[in-house]
Amino acid sequence: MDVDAAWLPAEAFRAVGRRRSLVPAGGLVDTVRRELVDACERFGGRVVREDAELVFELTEGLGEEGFALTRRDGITTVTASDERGLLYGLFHVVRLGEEAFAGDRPREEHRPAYARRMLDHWDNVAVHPVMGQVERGYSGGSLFWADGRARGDWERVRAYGRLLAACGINAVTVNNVNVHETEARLLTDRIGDVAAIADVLRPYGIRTHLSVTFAAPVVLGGPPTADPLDGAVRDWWARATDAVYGAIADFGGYVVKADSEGRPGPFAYGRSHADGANMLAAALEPYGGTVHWRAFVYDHHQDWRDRGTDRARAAYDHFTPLDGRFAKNAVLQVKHGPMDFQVREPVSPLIGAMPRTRLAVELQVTQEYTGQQRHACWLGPMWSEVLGFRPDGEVSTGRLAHELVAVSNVGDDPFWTGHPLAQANLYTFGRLAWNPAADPRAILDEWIALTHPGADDRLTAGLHTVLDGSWSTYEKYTAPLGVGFMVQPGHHYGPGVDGYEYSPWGTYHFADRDGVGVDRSTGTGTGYAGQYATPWSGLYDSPATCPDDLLLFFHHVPYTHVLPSGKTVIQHIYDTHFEGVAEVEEARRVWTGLAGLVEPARHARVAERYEEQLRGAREWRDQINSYFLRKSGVPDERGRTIY
Ligand code: GCV
Repeated sequence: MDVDAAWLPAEAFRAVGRRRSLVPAGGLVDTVRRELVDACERFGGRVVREDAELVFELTEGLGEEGFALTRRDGITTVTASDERGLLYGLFHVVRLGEEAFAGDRPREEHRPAYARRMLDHWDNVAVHPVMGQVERGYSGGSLFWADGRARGDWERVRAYGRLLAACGINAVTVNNVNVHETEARLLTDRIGDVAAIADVLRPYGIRTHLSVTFAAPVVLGGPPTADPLDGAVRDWWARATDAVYGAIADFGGYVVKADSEGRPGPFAYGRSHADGANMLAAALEPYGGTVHWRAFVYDHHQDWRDRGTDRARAAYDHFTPLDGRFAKNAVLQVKHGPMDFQVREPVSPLIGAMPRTRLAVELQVTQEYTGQQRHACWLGPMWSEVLGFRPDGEVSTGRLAHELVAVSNVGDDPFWTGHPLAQANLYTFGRLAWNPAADPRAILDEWIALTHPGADDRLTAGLHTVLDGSWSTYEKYTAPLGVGFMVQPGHHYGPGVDGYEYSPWGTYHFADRDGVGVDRSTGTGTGYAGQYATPWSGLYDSPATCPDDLLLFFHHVPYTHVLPSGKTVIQHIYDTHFEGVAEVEEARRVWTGLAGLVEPARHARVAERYEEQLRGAREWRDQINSYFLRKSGVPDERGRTIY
């Protein structure tokens, strides 16, 4: 297996591997023991029975997955109440390096904010004629599947599980939420393949979940209906689920995309989404499993002439009436924004509007609308803003929802993520899911230090410079003031200002000769702003108080509208597009200067991506600026070239 060590290079274990360590045996602790044995072989330490400098102990009181770290009298001790806690404690010590063994350390306790920290893989088991193998995947093929069955590259799956454990992820869904017929069979005929993957991930504290089609009974030779209130259908799911648990005793549960973008669902039977989710919850309940039911339900056959229908409203309108009707082991999985993982969206108003329902917030680590892993775009600051949002406007350190989920960005690429710098996104997601209050920039620095052990100040600063701010750079050249979807239809790469403007997908910007943006106000628009609680509803409702970066998401304003910066909207559009390209030029320059400090293959891959990013950014700038110059007739006040 020729695969990048990412944030777990052997060198990262030097401090641990030099010590005498004491660790109990059995179960998941064996994973800790194996890590220690490997590290000691490399760096001269030993796993001992007494007189240790690094001690791992099971004890009471730290809760699931939590751990404590102390250092006194020359002994560093990791305690936890379960084996997973010891595993997370080990990786914490690895992150600290020599610092974990210097002087005394007062006891510090660490507990995950979100009990489930899950990655959804949009992997098809075979190559799909339109979507390829990994839907919205930019890192090659699937690491789990090939030719309709488990790929069998267990070393790679094991390495993946290890990387995920080291950043705190504890659940993985192994197949695409768009469950085509071949994937549907994973539930029955091919459950052995899923079990084999689960066996490899389990030692890293990761539970395996499966996406299933709501129509499974019909597709897989059961009753001719999928009506969730039909007894035969419920029995079919109960039996299917018994068999799944027969194969995978700690199976996590099902993920379902229903009545969404053409997938089957309960609407066909006049049933509600609570009926649908609860049927699956009932089948999973005896085993402690969970159904993740996605809230991504909207009309994807909208008539663009219809100005009254607003896709942003859809999830709230569909689901809030069902609050309190979902089973305890049903989790409603809500995309973080109301549309679809755009560069900038407000936080979905559904989050906070269903107090009697378990919610998971879904983020997208794969960069579908944020550069497709050809452009560097580190999303830590975006996620940090999302996770820090409080629906009632209060400042709180609590959680935004019950669980956190993200769409994975890895594939069978030797660098895992296509763009080597996109590894930072995966790492950051895991770490924020553990502690959403963490400073994302500190997480970035942690990733830099682990991935490039021994990096000197120049390399560390260079890596930080090119990634910190890269989301803002991307936003500047692609999505001014909260406008989204100006992308090429279908594959979503590159500019297409009117690409979705006259389409059925409900994704419009309504640019005309006078202005641009979607009026979602309560007075004259779609009323979407009113789905928020105060203070957000009030703030978003008026262009005078709406935050700049969401202005065109909530309002249709004239090009001459003056922003708090003193600039007009049109001048802002021109300026940010020129700035965005200049920032990419600068990032490329910084990266070029790091040659010799990064391994040649990694440097070359990123350098090649910067060439493409710069080409792409110029194309975005020129298309968007020309489009708005032609629409508005307002010249750039600085007289730069616009075509
Ligand atoms: C898995 C968007 C993407 C689709 C994806 C869908 C979803 O529409 O473009 O590829 O399908 O979101 O989240 O279900």
